[in-house]
Amino acid sequence: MKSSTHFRTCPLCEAMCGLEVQVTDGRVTRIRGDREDVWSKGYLCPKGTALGALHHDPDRIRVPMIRTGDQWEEVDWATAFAKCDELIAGVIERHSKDAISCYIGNPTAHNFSLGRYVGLFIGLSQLPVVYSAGTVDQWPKNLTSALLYGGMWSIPTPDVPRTDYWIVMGGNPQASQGSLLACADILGELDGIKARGGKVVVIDPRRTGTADRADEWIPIVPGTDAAFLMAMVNVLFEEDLVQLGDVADLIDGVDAVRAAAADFSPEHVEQTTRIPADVIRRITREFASTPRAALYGRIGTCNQEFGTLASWLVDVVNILTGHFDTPGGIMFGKPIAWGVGSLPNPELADGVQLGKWKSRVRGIPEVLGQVPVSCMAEEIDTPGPGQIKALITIAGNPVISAPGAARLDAALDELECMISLDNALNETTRHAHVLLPGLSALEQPHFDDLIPMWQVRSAARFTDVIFDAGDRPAEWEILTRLGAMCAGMRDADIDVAMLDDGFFGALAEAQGVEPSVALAGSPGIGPLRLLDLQIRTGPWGDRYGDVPDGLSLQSFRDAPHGIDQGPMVPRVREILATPDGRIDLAPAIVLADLPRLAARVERTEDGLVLTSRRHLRSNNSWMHNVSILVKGKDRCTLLIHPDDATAAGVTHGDLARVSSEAGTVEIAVEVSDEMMPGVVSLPHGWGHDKAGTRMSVAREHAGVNNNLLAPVDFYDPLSNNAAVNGIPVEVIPA
Ligand SMILES: Nc1nc2c(c(=O)[nH]1)N[C@H]1C(S)=C(S)[C@@H](COP(=O)(O)OP(=O)(O)OC[C@H]3O[C@@H](n4cnc5c(=O)[nH]c(N)nc54)[C@H](O)[C@@H]3O)O[C@H]1N2
Ligand SMILES: Nc1nc2c(c(=O)[nH]1)N[C@H]1C(S)=C(S)[C@@H](COP(=O)(O)OP(=O)(O)OC[C@H]3O[C@@H](n4cnc5c(=O)[nH]c(N)nc54)[C@H](O)[C@@H]3O)O[C@H]1N2
Ligand code: SF4
Ligand SMILES: [Mo]
Repeated sequence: MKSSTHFRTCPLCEAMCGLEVQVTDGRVTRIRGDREDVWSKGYLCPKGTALGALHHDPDRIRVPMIRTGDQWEEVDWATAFAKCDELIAGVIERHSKDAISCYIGNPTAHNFSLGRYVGLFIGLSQLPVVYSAGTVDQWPKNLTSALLYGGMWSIPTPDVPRTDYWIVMGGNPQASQGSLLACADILGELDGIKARGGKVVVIDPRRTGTADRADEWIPIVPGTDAAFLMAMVNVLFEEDLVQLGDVADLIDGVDAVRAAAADFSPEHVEQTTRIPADVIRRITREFASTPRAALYGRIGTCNQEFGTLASWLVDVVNILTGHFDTPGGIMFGKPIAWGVGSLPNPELADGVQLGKWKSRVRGIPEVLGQVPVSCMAEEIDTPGPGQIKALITIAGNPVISAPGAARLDAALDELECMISLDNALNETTRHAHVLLPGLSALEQPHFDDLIPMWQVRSAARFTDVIFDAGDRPAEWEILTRLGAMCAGMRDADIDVAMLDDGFFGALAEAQGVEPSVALAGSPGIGPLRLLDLQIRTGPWGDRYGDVPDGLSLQSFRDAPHGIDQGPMVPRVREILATPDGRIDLAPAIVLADLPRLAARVERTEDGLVLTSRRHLRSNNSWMHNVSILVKGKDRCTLLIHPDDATAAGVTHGDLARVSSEAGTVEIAVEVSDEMMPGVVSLPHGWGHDKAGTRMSVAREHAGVNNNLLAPVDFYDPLSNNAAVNGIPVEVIPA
C-alpha cells in the first residue's frame, strides 16, 4: 500500500480552504481541513471533501470526443484539434471571423490556467462579442466599481473579521460561503461579531441559514433593495448622520446624492419594500452610529431589476457613514500576487463609456463589453449578417444557467461549429461537435488569481499537482490554440510556446520588468511561470532580486500551509483609477435611472414573485453528479409561505405547476414560513433530465431548470444583468 498526504487549496469557491488530501494506491481516501493552514485553519465544507469523488467520477470526460449525430467518438488530441481547425476555418471561410462567439462560465474564475489565460484567448481571437455568466451574476457591481473607483474588479468587501455591525443583503453565506467576499469560515466570523457584542442583520425575502444565525432578519420584497437603501440615504441626510471620515477629500457628488434621496423617505418606500419606516430609521441609526460597521450586498441585489442602483447604493451608504476603506467597514483586498483577470482595462482609461455597440437582434447597448447572456440564443437562431455560426463554451453550462434556457437549448443545434472546453457531457456540451476536457482539480496546480481582490486577509498558498495527467494538455494550451484558430491561424502553424512567451513578456514589461530578465528568472512555461511573475512583482515580491527577502513562487513551495501578510489595509488612494483620481458618488448614468426606481415605488406587487437560492452541497449546475452531495432529502423544491400555499391550493409535498411569462415547470412544494408571504424560491442549477448527457447520478436527481421561468427581457438595463429574482409567477396544483 502506497500512501501520501498532500496540502492543497480547494478551488470550488471563494473561501479557498486549505485541505489535507490523503491518497492511497492512486485513490483519494480522505480529505479534511488542513488545521495548520494559515488562512482557513482547518475549516472546510462538504464540497471540499468531494474533490476525490469529482476526480474519480467515471462520468468525467478525460479524452477528447467528436460528435456525429448523436454518436460520440473518443479521439486523440491531434485528431480533436484537427477537427476544431476544420470547423473554425470552415466558418471563417463561409461567413467571417465575426460569426464566431464564445461563452465563458463561472469555473473559469476558479481554475488555475483558465483564469490566467482566458484574457489571452480573447486577445488573440478578437471575437466581436463575448458572453459570460457575469451578466447573470455581478455585472452591476462591475459597473459601479468601474464608475466609482475606475476598475471593474476593484470591489470593496466587508471586513467581516473586524466589524461590529454587519448588514447582509441578498447574500446567503451559509450556503455560498461568501461571494465577492473571500473569508474562510464565514459563519464562524459571523458568530465572532455577536460574541464581541456586535450585531448581524440579514435583509432577504427568505429567512436563510445566515438569517437564522444573525440577530435580526428583515424580509424585503425582491427587487426593492434600491428603494430601501435610498431611504437609508434619506435618513442619513435628514438626521445629519453623514460623515465621510478619512476619504472626505476624495469624494465628489455628496450634494447630488442628498438631492436624489430627498423623495425617498422611509414612509414613502415602506409599502413597496414592506419594511416599516421605523425599522428603516432604526437600522440606519444603528449602522451610522457603530464605529466599525459594514453593509454588504450580493447576488440578490445584483440579479434583479435594479441591480445597478442597489449595488451603487451599497457603496454609497458605506461611504456616507465613514465605513469605507477603514478596518471593520468595506475595504479593498491586497493580493500577494496581482491577478491577470483583474488587470486594468485600458478601455476604462478615459472613464466608463456605455453603448459603444449594440446587440444585433434586440439592439441592446453593451455595458463593459457585454450584452445580456440571454441574447445568445436569438443571435444564433436569427438569420442575417453577423449571425453566430460558431460558439466556443469555456467551463460553462448556459443551457441551465441563462434566462430563456429553452430557446438556447434549441438554438445550439443550429450551430455549424460548437466546441466545448469542459469536463462534463451535460445539458450544454451535448450540443458540441467537439468536447475538449480539461484536467481535474487534482491534476493541476492551484493559486487563485481573481478572488484575492476581495479577500479579507492577504493570505495565499500554492498547490501542486497530486495526480499526473500524462501527456494531456492543460486548459491554457487548449485555450491558446483555440484563440489562435479563431484569429485565422491554421492548427499546423500554431506555436503555443511562442504565443505564451509573447504573452508573458508583455505582462512582465507592464510590471516594469525587462522581459528577458523575467524569462530567465521564471523558468518553465504557462501559468506556473506566470504565477512566479505575479508573486515576484506583487506587493511583497522579490522583483527578481531587487528586494532581497521578497517572495517568489519558491517561497510558497517552501511554505505548504501558506503565507499570511495580515488583514486588509486602507488603500483606496492606491486603487483609485478614475480619470480625475476622485470618487464621483453621483455618476450621471446612475442618477438617470432613478425615475425608473421612483415609478417602481409607486407600484405594489400583489401576485407571487420567484427568487433563486443556493445550497451548501451544490455548486451552480455542475456538482450534482457526486452522490455524497446529492443524497438525502430532495433539494430542488418550490419554497412557499403557508398562506400562499393555502391560497394556491397546494400542500407540502404536492407537485405544483409554476408558470411565468417565459415558461412552466412542475415541481414539489415545500411549505415553510422561512419565505416571506408573496415570494417563492427555487434553486438554480437543476434540470438534469435531458437526453444525451453523461451524468448518471445527476439524472437520478434531475430537478427542474428555474431559468425556464426567467424571461429574457427582464434585466437591469443599466448593467445588462439578468433579473432572475422578482419574476412574477403563478402557482397552481399540477
Ligand atoms: N436563475 C438563476 N440563474 C443563475 C443564477 C441564479 O442565482 N439564479 N446564478 C448565476 C451565477 S451567479 C452563475 S456564476 C452562473 C453559472 O453559470 P455557468 O458558469 O454557465 O454554469 P456552471 O453551472 O457553473 O457550469 C460550469 C461548467 O463548467 C464545467 N467545469 C467545471 N469545472 C471545470 C474546469 O475546471 N474546467 C472546465 N473546462 N470546465 C469545468 C462544468 O462541467 C459545467 O459545464 O449561473 C447563473 N444563473
Ligand atoms: N454551495 C454553493 N456555493 C456557491 C455557489 C453554489 O451554487 N453553491 N455558487 C457560487 C457563485 S457562482 C456565486 S455568484 C455565489 C453567490 O453567493 P450569494 O450571493 O451568497 O448567493 P445565494 O446563496 O444564492 O444567496 C442569495 C440570497 O439573495 C436572496 N434574494 C433573492 N432576491 C433578492 C432581492 O431582491 N433582494 C434581497 N435583499 N435578497 C434577495 C435569496 O433569497 C438568497 O438568500 O455563491 C458561490 N458559492
Ligand atoms: S467552503 Fe467548501 S467549497 Fe468552498 S473552498 Fe471551502 S471546502 Fe471548498
Ligand atoms: Mo456566480
